[in-house]
Amino acid sequence: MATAAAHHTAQQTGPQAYGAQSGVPDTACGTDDTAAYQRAFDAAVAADERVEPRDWMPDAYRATLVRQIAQHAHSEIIGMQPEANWITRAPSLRRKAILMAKVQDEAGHGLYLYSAAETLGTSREDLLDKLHTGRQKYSSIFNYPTLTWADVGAIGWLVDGAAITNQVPLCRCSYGPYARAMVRVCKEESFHQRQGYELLLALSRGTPEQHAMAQDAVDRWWWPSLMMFGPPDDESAHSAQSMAWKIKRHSNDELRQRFVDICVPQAESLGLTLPDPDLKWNEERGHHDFGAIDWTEFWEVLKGNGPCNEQRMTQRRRAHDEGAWVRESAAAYAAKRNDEAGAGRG
Ligand code: FAQ
Repeated sequence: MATAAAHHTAQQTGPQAYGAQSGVPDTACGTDDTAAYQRAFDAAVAADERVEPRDWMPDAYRATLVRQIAQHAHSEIIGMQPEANWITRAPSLRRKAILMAKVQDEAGHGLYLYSAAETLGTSREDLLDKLHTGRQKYSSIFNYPTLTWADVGAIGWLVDGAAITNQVPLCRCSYGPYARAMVRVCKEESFHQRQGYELLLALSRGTPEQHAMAQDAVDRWWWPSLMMFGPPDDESAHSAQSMAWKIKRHSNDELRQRFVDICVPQAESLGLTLPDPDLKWNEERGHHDFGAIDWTEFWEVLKGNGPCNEQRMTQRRRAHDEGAWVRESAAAYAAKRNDEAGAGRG
């Protein structure tokens, strides 16, 4: 936030005045300065400038970002599980190599996002602890099972497709580190979406059994994919404030509608149908109308009652425990490198 930082610097009495880690201006600055920081922050957001980690920001803005970025990071690493389930059973070496690369990409997305969250003064250990103890969420979509190979295609086409629709606007998020992480994530998600589409196309054009398998996967993943965008706008607790802060650029319903409009012609090209008898073009609105989403199912999944919630969390905690030796080794190696570098400087 170059210009905003300049606004801030003009009002700052010294480098400590912003309380960079806590987001709370130094109490010595007094109420007037807090109000001035708030005005500078509001002006920077209104001018579409980026907020950077060392800039002053309201506590609630920081907390909202930590909540959303953590949930996003957790989704990326939990999201590795449903597809990893098929790596050993991929039908060819080519498909196996592609799927392994894709699942690794998701781990990488988790790393970018945990790093972005850490710039807000939180730690990765704390975030993972909150995930493991159920105090932070991950996306509802990853609580559904991958029953057949076609599910890998449906996840790529629909789940990654929904993720891109949601995340492209996040490249313009007001918080710099999150926005920059999203640029790279979106490029990779775009590849993921295409591999899913291509996989489904091969199945759809294959034997009748393969075509039926592709259709069944789309039937099961369509509605949960629409739920990924979050509750309807009138039930979305955070949207209004997040949009005012330009963390979110569009409402949940706007992005859901955009996704439906993108998917309809793609489904036609795939030779597959979307499982919604109410789906039809509305000339007046210039969009597709679609049927009612089962929000009871969505809230139940969020409460932990989805088909795979327990399995996902058990597997996540186990992976974390089994990875303890890797974290310890990496920390010991980093400490050794630091000592060596220190000795070199001495
Ligand atoms: N699942 O007030 P809103 C991916 C919660 S990445 C679970 O509307 P907000 C890549 C929400 O947290 C997928 N919880 O909330 C991949 C809040 O609860 P809280 C993840 C949900 O934040 C592909 C409450 O409901 N993407 O798939 C969901 O303004 C393939 C009220 O909701 C992101 O995280 C949900 N679907 O809007 C990986 C994108 N929806 O926190 C592997 C970034 C809502 O008060 C394989 N996040 N909730 O307890 C966002 O854009 C937003 O956070 C929304 C929700 C749009 C998800």
